[in-house]
Amino acid sequence: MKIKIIGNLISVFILGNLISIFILSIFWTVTPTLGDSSGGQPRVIEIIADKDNTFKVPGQSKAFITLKPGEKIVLRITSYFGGEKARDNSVHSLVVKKLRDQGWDMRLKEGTADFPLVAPSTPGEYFAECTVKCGRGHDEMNMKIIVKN
Ligand SMILES: [Cu+2]
Repeated sequence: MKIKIIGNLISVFILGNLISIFILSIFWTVTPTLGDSSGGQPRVIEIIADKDNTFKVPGQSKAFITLKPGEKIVLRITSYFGGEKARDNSVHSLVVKKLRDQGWDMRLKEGTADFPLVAPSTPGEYFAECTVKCGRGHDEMNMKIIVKN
């Protein structure tokens, strides 16, 4: 009798575990994985168009960004007035002349703005420059966009 009760308890225990494993496995496959690089969320990359009329990338000593070909990104650009601004109130711009028709032509107003973009599909180094006469140092206001696998 005692053995039978213990046997029943064990089978209830095993059955309960099997059911919870089954339920967990459903959640596991249905729940989308958040924050992985291959998922749907584009990578956010911060750039500063600074008041000394240079581009800066936080955490780096040189201004460049590295992208995968065709990668979806968001450029989060914070811009500061560097002495002169354009008639449309742009204090800087970030332009890749070769990629202008793909949206790589951003007029930058003071403050922070997000620009959703797609990296070019062809690997290589792309030259990005400011085309707004922003003040002293404007002619050297540029940065590199590196596209590689
Ligand atoms: Cu400029």
